[in-house]
Amino acid sequence: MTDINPLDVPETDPFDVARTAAREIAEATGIARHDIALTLGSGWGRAADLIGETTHTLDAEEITGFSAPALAGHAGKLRSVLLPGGKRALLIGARTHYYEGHGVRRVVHSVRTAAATGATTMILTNGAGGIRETWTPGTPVLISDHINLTADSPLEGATFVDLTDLYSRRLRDLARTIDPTLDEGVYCQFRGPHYETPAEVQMARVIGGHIVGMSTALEAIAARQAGMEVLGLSLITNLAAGIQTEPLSHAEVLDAGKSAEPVISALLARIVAAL
Ligand code: 8IG
Repeated sequence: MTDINPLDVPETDPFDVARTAAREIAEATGIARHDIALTLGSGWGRAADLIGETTHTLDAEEITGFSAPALAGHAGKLRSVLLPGGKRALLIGARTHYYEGHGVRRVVHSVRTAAATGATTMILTNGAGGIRETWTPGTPVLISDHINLTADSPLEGATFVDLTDLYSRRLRDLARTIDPTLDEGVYCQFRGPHYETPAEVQMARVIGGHIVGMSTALEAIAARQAGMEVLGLSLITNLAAGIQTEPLSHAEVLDAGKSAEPVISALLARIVAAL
C-alpha cells in the first residue's frame, strides 16, 4: 500500500491493478478463487451475516487500488464468505461513488477485482429513490435496465461493449422464485451527490426511469465488460424528490434502510443460496 493509488496513474492498466488486488485477497484469505461477488449498498449490510460464514475480513484500504471510505455507514471492509453450498462469496462493503471525484477507474475497481478473483456473478445492491408511487420506503426492487446519466464510462478507448440484458433476466427470474412480489424497474444513475430536483425526477420518469440513484450503472458496465452475470437490487429508501412532498434527508434515508434491513437482507441471502 503506497500513498499514490496506481489507478490514478493514467499509464497504469486498471486490469493489472485489479489482478494485483485479487492476488492480495487470495494471499490474505488463503482462498484462491471466489465464485460470487456482492456489493452491499445502504440498507443491505446485514446480508453479510446471513449469507454464510465469514471466514476472513479485510480492510479494503489494505488492498491495492481501494480507497478509504468516504462516508460513515459505508464500511470499508471486504469479506470472504463460505456459502452453505460450498461456494465462496466476496462481499464488498467498500463502494467508491462517482461523486467522490476520484474518477471512474476507482469506482469500478471493486468489480474488476471481484472478476479477477474468479467471480462470475456480480450482485450489485444500493439504496435509491423511487419514482413509482406504489413503492413505499423499504421496498426492494429488481433493476431491469439502466440509464447512465453520468456522461461517463468505465470503458477506455474504442471498447464497444454490448449492454443488452445487462441485468440478467435469468437472475431476475430466479430472484422472483424466492419472492414473487418483487417488482422491477429502470435505474437512472445521476452524478450526485445532490439529490435530484423534482424537474429532474420528472425527466427521469419521462425517459423511462423508475429508480434514481448515484451508483450501480457504471459498476454494472464494468461487470459486463469483465464477462460477469449481473443481478441488481435497489432498496427504495425514499420516494424521489417531488414524488414525495417532504424534502429528502440523508437521516431519513438511513432510517428507512435500517428498518428494512432485516427483511431485505434475508431475501438477499435466500437469493444467493439459490444461485
Ligand atoms: I438512498 O432520491 C438514495 N439515493 N440520486 N436520488 C438519488 N440517489 C439516491 C436517492 C435519491 N435516495
